[in-house]
Amino acid sequence: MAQFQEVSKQSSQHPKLAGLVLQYGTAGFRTSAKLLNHIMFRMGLLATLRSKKTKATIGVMVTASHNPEEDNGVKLIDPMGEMVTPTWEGYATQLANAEQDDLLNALKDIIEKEAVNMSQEANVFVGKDTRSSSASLSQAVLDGVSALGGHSKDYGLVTTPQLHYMVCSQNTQGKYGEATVDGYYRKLCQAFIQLIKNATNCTDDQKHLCVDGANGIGALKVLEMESHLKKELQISLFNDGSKGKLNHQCGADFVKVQQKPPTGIKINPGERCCSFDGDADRIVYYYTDSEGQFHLLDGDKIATVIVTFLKELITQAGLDLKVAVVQTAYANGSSTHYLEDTMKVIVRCTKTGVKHLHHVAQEFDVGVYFEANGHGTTLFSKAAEEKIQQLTEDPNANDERKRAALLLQNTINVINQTVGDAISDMLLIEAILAIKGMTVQQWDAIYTDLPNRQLKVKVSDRRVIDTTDAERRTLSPAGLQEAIDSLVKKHKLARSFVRPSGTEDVVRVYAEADTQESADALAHEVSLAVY
Ligand code: 16G
Ligand code: ZN
Repeated sequence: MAQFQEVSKQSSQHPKLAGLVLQYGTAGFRTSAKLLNHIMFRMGLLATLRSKKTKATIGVMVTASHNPEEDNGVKLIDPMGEMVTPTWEGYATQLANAEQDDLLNALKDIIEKEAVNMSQEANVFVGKDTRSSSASLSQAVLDGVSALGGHSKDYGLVTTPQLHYMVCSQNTQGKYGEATVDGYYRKLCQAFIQLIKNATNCTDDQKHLCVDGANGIGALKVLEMESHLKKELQISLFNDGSKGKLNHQCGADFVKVQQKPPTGIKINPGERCCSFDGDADRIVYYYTDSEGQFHLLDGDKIATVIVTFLKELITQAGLDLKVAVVQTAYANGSSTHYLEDTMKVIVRCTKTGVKHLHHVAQEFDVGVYFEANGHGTTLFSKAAEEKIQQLTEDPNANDERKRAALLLQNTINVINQTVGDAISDMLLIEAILAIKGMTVQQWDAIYTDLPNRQLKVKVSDRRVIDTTDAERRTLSPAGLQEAIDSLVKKHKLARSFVRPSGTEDVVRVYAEADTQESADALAHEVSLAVY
């Protein structure tokens, strides 16, 4: 077939290094940019097949998120803007690792297994982050799409969540939003401005926010969005990419892991700040107090303030909606207790990785999900959205209920429900704080985090560690869980777990306890037990 001849011809321009084996991990392929050209071409091919199979537009995002500038990566986006389904992650790995002369067979194998109709049209959206390698790598994706006769649209520089939004908007014929970058800003900012109207007595301080753009795409997009905010949010942007290196000593991952402010930012005591990661799908907040002490408000604190706000509105609206928070094992124990015991919301724990949280959140009317690292969003079921919509139009509803329903509706519109989105999360949090008249210190004081520590351990084969119970316990190697249990018993309010990383060749250790010394000691003791 002519199509396959074209693939053969073009693939020789994107050759694979013989013997190189890469895996589609938790968030796609991610490694040194130098090793990725053939992967990109092949992901262009695979996205085209996935598009033919689903008869919908598929997204391909070129980014390595918070990894160093020298790395790059790629992830596929399914029709509703969600992460690609696990079976196709498997195909991605097979296609990526086929040796050059076996590529057509690997491709035909997928076509056969999935009974892909090759005469079906295909449409692929492509986006990239600001890495210097991203331009040529995203061109390789486009080459892959065209080699199989697919149509593509190159969105150029966009955040990961923006591309998710585009794919969902396209496949819902604009019901979710307009599939343009401008449409994205308009949808989110209009909702934000409507929300902010409910903030009475909003001071200039309340409207001001320092943003660390991680020297990445998020910084560019914040600047692009600014005019849509109509001065209702005044952003001082740091690490905008003009001087510093991407993710270098800045960004959400750096701040969360190091538990200190990024370099390149000037913080005055008490000032509200946030950091995005390199592709702007994560956000964490922080401030320093008058003694210069650093306070981090991570994904758990973000989930807490969002669910508090939503529960209040749902109660005011008199709606009967099932609300839940989805976390991972990394959620601070204090947050889980607060949510269950004080807030009385359902709390569920899943394995690490956005797709797992997203999936569980879909089971509820309102599912707030956040990883402690700052990746998360809120999902509303179709039924919940309809109930809210009906209430805004109900002639018999009183003013209080209607006001709550309108606030809920604007909250839904400010949220990017396809995936965690730093820009959308930031607008939502800023609106909540303004409406509640809450300072960052008051937000921080909702509960006090238990001191915790994360460590990485290099082992010869991380796959020997097998976990269960949403990664909170190990099944193998034999004896490891018993060892962890007895170490945990030596500390107060303690908890610890280990899991193989899905993105690096290491085993991760997490420990929390009543004091920092105790958490540090426990993490160290557990890491010794892992060897
Ligand atoms: C990826 C995941 C993130 C997860 C992290 C864990 C997505 C989009 N991103 O960055 O959710 O927290 O991996 O990394 O799913 P680890 O397995 O190395 O600890
Ligand atoms: Zn990211």
